[in-house]
Amino acid sequence: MSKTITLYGHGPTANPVKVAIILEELGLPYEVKAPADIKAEPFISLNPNGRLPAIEDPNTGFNLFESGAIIEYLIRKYDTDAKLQYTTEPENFLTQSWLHFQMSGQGPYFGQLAWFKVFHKEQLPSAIERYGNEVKRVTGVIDAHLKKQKTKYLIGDKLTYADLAFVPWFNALGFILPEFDWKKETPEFAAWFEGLLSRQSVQTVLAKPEFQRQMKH
Ligand SMILES: N[C@@H](CCC(=O)N[C@@H](CS)C(=O)NCC(=O)O)C(=O)O
Repeated sequence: MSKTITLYGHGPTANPVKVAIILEELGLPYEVKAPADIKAEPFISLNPNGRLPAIEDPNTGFNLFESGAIIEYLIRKYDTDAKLQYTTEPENFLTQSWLHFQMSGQGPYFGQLAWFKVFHKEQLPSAIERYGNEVKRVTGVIDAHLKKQKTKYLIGDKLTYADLAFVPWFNALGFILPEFDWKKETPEFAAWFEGLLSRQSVQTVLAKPEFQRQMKH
């Protein structure tokens, strides 16, 4: 029985939710904590970049930050039955490719759309248009890939941590781009995403009070 891992996160922000889904899938005990101030000590000793998530793992004594790196760590350390990964090449490397695409191609663009559409103090139509188009494009990349491969998941017919990593930001589509009819425009994506959304791990994490909007930190 492993000791409880601390996951730092608060509210519905995507990156801690992503890590929670992997913890849940692997059946690891964890608790979600909201740091008092993510830009100050003691949190910046966990993540010098002052952002969420970060984890403390008492089983190894390791403290880690950056959601993609945390996921790779959890998989390498704890996915001993290869539930969420391939043990064959090149599928194992392709899983990393998709995770890196999520980290660099999905997260930042979806995050910028949310920023310019919802939080920025001025309305800048050209910025909203640029990031809105990127969100649609990234969704279209997955749609076209699944259509071409005729597979259930991103890498063949096995669920991996890469599929799951995309879930939290896609779950924000209705919030950041409500006018995008993704069920109609990207049906292969829609079938894949709805399958992921229906997983018990995803349902459990999305329902957690720590990840709801009213949570204060
Ligand atoms: N690349 C980082 C991004 C981290 C990130 O931007 N986290 C957001 C929440 S999803 C955050 O902490 N925002 C608060 C802030 O920027 O001050 C990761 O994936 O861990």
